[in-house]
Amino acid sequence: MKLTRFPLTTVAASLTLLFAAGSVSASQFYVQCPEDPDVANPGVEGDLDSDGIIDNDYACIHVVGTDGYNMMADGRRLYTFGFENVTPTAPAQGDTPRELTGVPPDDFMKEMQLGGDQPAPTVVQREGQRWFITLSNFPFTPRPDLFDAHTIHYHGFPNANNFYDGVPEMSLSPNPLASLAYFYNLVDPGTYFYHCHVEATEHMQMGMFANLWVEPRQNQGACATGFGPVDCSGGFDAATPPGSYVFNDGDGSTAYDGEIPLMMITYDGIFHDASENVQPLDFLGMKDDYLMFNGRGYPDTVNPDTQLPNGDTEFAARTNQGNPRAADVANDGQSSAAQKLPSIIDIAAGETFLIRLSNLSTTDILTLQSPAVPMRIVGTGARELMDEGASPNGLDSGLKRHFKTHSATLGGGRTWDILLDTAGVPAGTYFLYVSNLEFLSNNEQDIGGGMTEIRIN
Ligand SMILES: [Cu+2]
Repeated sequence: MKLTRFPLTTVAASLTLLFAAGSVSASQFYVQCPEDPDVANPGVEGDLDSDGIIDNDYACIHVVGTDGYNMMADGRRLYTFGFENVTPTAPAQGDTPRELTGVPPDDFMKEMQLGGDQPAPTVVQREGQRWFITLSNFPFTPRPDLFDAHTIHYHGFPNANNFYDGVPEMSLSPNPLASLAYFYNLVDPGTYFYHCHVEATEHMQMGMFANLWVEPRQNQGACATGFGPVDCSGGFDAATPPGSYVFNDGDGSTAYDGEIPLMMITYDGIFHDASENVQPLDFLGMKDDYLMFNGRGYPDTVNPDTQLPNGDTEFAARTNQGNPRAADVANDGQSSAAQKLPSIIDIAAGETFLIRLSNLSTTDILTLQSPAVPMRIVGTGARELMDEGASPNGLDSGLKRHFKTHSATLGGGRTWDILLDTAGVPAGTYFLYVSNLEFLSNNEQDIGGGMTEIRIN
């Protein structure tokens, strides 16, 4: 974004124009979501994701890139950018333009404005699937002077070329009221995330990122006679029956019983306020004062509600958060509050729990600490930790380099796959927190910040 200051009258005039134009031209977005060819011609492509079902291998999601508001744990609200899930419940087929599910065209502006979620819609896919994500750009309501593009950058994805990489210097970026359908062939399981790459320092500071991971084929079980569950008539390998694994590990060493994504993000309140108030953005002076897990600071992290209540009527009225939006209700049963994801770790004694940890901070290297429950780190950057020379599918797993620790340090853009082994840990509640002590607060409130609870039952 290039900062442009307008007199207020100009801002008001452009707002009126924008809304007048938008209500007519933006009532439909084009969603690209091809049908699995096996629906029409069974067997033409076969079972790409090896789950035993041949016609479920094409997955689609439709998100809007827009703005919104987040509530900090100390009661301060911050203006944000974000993505909102507007996937039709009945996916569009072919190139037929579809309206958003349940959203009458006349309500389109109300549905979209200030709808950005924090984090953006979580995406879970299976290795082998074909994945389409359509990104539509809905302009910023309080900032009609801005005309920023947005993109989807699938961080860590081995793109064959730059076209769908989302780096604006090298690929397409949909402008306001435009849409772009991205396509990915999911070949590598692991923990990723996606974020907007336009003016990345600004748009990521403002909140445009989401959890994303790809489940391995081994979840369907690996055959006793070789890798792959396509024909396991000879039985499953005893070490890798159908279940939940982080990777195609070949030996069951990344099996887990429960999982959550844990995205560590930080906000600079002064920067967010300056963005809302049309003031110069101090990139050089960026100093984040809020740390959140999945968009919430402690104690909101352990609020089990999938929707964060805020009890601020002015906030609710201003952001339309008191009124459920049809698109939100259709997609996740929630109304339009932005911070939907708790990060409580609930686990039975003796079980293994997976944390898909990522750091999306634009300013800080962060350390996650688990003093009581040992961490076993099995992967980073969507790769299992093992010696060079091991086969990519894990069949010849070579020497594993999993390691045990009580803390994990990662800079922005990194991911760790962490297994919490609860064997021998007494039942109880334990803390999981960042040991960057300035982030164990919510700005001026000296409790909270980057902390959640591990509850062993
Ligand atoms: Cu953006």
